[in-house]
Amino acid sequence: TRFSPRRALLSVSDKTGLVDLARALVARNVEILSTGGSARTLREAGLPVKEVSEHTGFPEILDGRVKTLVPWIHGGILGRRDKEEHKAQMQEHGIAPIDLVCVNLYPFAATVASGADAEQCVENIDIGGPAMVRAAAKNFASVAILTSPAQYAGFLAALEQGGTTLAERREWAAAAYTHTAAYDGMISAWFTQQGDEPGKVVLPPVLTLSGQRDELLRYGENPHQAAAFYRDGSARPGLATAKQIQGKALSYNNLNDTDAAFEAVAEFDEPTVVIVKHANPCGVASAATLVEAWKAALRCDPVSAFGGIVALNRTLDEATAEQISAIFTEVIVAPDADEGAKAILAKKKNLRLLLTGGVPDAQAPGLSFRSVSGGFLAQSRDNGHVTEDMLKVVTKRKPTAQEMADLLFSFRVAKHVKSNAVIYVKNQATVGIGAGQMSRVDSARIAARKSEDAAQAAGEAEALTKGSVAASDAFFPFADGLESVVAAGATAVIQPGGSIRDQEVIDAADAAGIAMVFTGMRHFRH
Ligand code: 93A
Repeated sequence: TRFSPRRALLSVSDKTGLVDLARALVARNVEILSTGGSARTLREAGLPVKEVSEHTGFPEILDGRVKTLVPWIHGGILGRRDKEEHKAQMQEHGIAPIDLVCVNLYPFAATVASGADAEQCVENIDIGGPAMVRAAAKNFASVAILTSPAQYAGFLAALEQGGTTLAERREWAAAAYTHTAAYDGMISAWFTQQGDEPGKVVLPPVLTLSGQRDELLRYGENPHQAAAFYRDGSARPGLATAKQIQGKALSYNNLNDTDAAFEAVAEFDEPTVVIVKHANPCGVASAATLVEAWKAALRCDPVSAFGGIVALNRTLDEATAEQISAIFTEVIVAPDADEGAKAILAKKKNLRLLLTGGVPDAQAPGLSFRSVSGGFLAQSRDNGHVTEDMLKVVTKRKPTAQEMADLLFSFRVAKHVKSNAVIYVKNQATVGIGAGQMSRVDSARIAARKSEDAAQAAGEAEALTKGSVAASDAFFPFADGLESVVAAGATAVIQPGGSIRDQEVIDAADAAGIAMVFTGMRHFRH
């Protein structure tokens, strides 16, 4: 059965689309009830509107904390239209039915993000709004509940068809409970975080997944898997703020790889390019200009870079766009792109260009998740950032200034390579990356072998690992891993240290005459 509303309650913080919605309702002779700010917006647009306080005969009190929390509103929403007793009681108490509720909530997350003090955050916890949303959703048999401006067009289209259907109202009810659950999840996380030492991450006792389904993706990692992107409302530059300028729709793997690439490029201050394949970097380089960084990143592993994801930490310029578009690339993500660059990429119809308006903050706090059978694992994100002052030189030889710069660079790359990770770096560019092996020695060997392949492809006499520095994401458990990077030609090594055999490894480094530093921080990534 299709329903058309006769009385609607509009009470929204986000006033997007409110006037157009109300105008369409007024044109259908729907009576509009509204709260203070929403009513003002509608009145200013010349629309007839009745204040809730006028409707209920009870004023908004306690600074607006109690506006709609009254029986004349909640009875009007919750009363069953198919039950004589309900109708009689509503009549007896002068409660008029409300059959459309359009509410979105006080902007709690935005208030927290703005750096507001705790009192202001608390004041932005909406109580009346969620109560109406949940009440209307419960009575979906006869009441429509809209919680997002994105739903208005669909609602008005339903009215054109003669009213909303039960299936539509059920769908909006589901979205409504998602909305309030996510809202409460954010508030709970905020309360948990209060009162603790700044910077310390406290894991909430209960975690509701606060993401809202944004896009259904064509499929997941493989075509037989369903997938969607859930946004958590984050304003942190990255996938959340990305605008797609051109190209095919993004797939699950594209999104995953793009995130990995952009988070990696965010580690660096100089103009930097990261090329990712299967969520692992296959080339990372910093240089004075982006185009030089691109060339050096591509030089690392041109075979793997084919069909890769490219992330940049500067506005994409024409020269760099020209070079990137010379090879098949799936996605380019950058904070911005100039007009020349956009014009060049426009010729590659399928290439996806994402512009994010900024670079992620690699040191920002946050949580990361992984699903396991029976639940999920949550941890604070790896925002560790190793700087020179944290390093301890453990060998007789100290790294030179050039080696030191490359060591720091290599360890920042290692953080973004799946474990076991071994990386060779020369002149702020990776020259060999070994990822995801079960043994560290294998990662070291693979990285060196890939470097030899790249040298051969470039027609060079020897691999760039000769005279490079090497990074290991976790300690070398035995001397063999270290001996392997020495054999490849590394002259300096960076690793966390902390193995019971550290001394054996240090002795091997001294025997080879190389420099080695310990970070004291590990960067496993699985
Ligand atoms: O302060 S509340 O928790 N108490 C209420 O009774 C109440 N009624 C509506 N918050 C309440 N609202 C919220 O006010 C709505 O959820 C909406 O976000 C906002 C709209 O206020 P205005 O129309 O004055 O801008």
